Amino acid sequence: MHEVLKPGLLLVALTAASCAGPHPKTGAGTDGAAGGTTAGGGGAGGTSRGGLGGGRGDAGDPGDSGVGAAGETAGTPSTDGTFGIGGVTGSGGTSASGRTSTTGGTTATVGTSYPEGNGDAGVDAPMGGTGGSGGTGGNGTGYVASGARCVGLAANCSPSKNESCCTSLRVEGGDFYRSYDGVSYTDKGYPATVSTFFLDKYEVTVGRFRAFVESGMGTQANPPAAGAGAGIAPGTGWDSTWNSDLEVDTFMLKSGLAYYSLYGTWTIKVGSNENLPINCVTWYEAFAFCAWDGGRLPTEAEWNYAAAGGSEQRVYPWGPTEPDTSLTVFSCLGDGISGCTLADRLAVGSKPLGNGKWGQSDLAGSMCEWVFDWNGTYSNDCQNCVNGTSDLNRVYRGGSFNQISSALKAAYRTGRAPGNRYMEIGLRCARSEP
Ligand SMILES: [Ca+2]
Repeated sequence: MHEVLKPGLLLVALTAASCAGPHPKTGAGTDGAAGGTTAGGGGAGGTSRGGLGGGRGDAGDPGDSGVGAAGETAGTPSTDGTFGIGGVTGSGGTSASGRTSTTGGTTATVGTSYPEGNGDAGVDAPMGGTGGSGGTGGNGTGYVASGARCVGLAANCSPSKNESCCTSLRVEGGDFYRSYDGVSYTDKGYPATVSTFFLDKYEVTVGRFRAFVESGMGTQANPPAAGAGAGIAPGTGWDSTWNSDLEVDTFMLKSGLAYYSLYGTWTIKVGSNENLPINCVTWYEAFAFCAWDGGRLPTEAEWNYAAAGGSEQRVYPWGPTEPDTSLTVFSCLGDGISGCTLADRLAVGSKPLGNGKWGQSDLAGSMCEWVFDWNGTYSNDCQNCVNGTSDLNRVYRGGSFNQISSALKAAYRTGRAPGNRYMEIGLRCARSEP
């Protein structure tokens, strides 16, 4: 039913130069020169004593601004319909997409000292100590992968309209507290660990969803295969008993999408809404779309982790600042004017200032987003968990174009019936790390 939410270069680690100290002279043994100055300086020259141990290794060079092109330019979509894997940028280096490397290397370790040599006999004193190991180069952060299903679709997302709408960005895993921000959500009772994964930069657009619909998929006639779209947690693949929750065929699917014509973004024919986020999709259709797209629905913990900036526990994806129209699409202010109109729904990625820690757009606002989990009580233990206990509702998160700021908080949690269509709810897909 039509419902409105209540406001509510691999950069090689530089090894310090080898470091032989000057050798002592034979016989009487004039004092030798001082130990080496490079990493692991050599022993002092022999008198009657052997050389002393080596010095301290040089600090490792900082990580260079490397060339990430090998990885980045390899980001071609796969041809077998699965997730196209962008090249992984090697550690160190600036990615082809211009991301900067992190700061340079760590300080070298101290060289090992060396025992005294046999100076009297004119035997060469032993070399100085071993130089310290070089610092580790900085880690490049660029990684962009594009879903195979955007082949043939214009790469016209982002405010500059020059990016694939299927861009997917890496979210570095870690620990955090679910539905916690330390401000208005202060219960630390639900810690979780999330492994590194990929989360699409954009909500799924009408154009992407149209390709899915036109393929004939996502219906009882062509449901996902059993087990498709599974995530890390067991039991997260498509359950064939859900087939009957899909529309009978493509005609009925199109009818369903068009039913809420007032605020539904779907259009019968290709039109001006192609880069708007799709809404009025059931949870089952959202699941089927992501499986077809070579991905999956994010788990609630993953979505929450990305929106909260992981352990930063951000109130909003961009930080603590209260929402405004420079940051997000919300409160029916998409057109800049009070009151809800069709013009309040904007193209995905319209507010890049509101992007999250890992670059995803519209995690807050635009459309709420279905996630995998049932909307039951959280489990206490969560290692890449999902809430798989059946409930009336599936969880959706993030708030929408017509909801107020409190619904946009990263910690805000609610759910709706998975078989219904809501004008506030769309989706974005996740992908497990290849
Ligand atoms: Ca959203």
